[in-house]
Amino acid sequence: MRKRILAGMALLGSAALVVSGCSSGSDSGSASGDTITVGFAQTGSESGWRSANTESMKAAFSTDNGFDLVFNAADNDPAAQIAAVRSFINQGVDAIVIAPIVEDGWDDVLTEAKDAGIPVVLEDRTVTASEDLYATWVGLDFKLEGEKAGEWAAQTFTEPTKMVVLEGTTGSAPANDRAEGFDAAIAGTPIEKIDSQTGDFTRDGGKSVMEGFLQKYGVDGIDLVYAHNDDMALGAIEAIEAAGATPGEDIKIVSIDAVHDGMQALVDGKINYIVECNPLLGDKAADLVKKVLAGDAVDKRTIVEDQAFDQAAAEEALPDRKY
Ligand code: GYE
Repeated sequence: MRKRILAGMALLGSAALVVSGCSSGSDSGSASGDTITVGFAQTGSESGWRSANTESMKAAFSTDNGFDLVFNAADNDPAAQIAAVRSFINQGVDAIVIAPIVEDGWDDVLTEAKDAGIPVVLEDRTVTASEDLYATWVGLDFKLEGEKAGEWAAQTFTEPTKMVVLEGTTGSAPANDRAEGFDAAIAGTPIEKIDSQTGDFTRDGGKSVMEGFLQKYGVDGIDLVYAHNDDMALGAIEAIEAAGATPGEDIKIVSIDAVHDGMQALVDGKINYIVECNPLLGDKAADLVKKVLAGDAVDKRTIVEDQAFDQAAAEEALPDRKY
């Protein structure tokens, strides 16, 4: 694939944002046969899920697979992520892959990519922008994940139950959809959502929000934690233990992701149920990029299926988990 070389390439001072991911850098910046240059705008490194996703993407967009990957992680800052995408456009990459931090605010930069003739593939999270501004999306059904977590809660808690929620990053597709799916599944049950706050999908965020909840309601005032990801559940476990209570018993926990540390906590009885969210999207994303650049027809949406685990299922699955 011939690289687009833009005359008078203006990096708008954002070159420092972009670090080379997998390539040694030896062939970057020059047209190199059939190599496909891809700019990947990752959210950041907020969670175990994200580390596994980054690893999967870097492995798939490797030099051996014919790619020159330009990797950027935006540290969960939507403005920085948009600046990174703009920098990819200015560099004249062949294709752009984005894991959008938030759903809104993408119209302008996606239009700029379209005008520059650079196809965009979304992975992981979705956007609210019009579908014709990107080529395709590969990811997970976050609403269904929330529904599965909520169905478990609805079946498990048949007496009045006080629940707190640790939300993911405000404005992100998984935070919005996991809340919606869960709320629909527990509607009409005796589960009462007494509080809900963002922990930004991080372990520290989950811990400090849970500390606040415990101060406000006390250990006895909370029966259930719904965490939008395992990392926040792991932070909540620390807060519950520091408050002298037993996570998984005094306060039950349901979360989403099924990353290794979360699954271990489920095996240890500190988390009670986990709905999976598969981060291994690299091969599918790389395949879509190749197809889109070749002009092949692709589905607008590719949804990867998730499972769910109770303690026994986690014990069985853990030894073979890839993340
Ligand atoms: O669940 C969370 C991560 O977008 C699906 O982002 C992803 C979510 C994942 O930080 O752990």
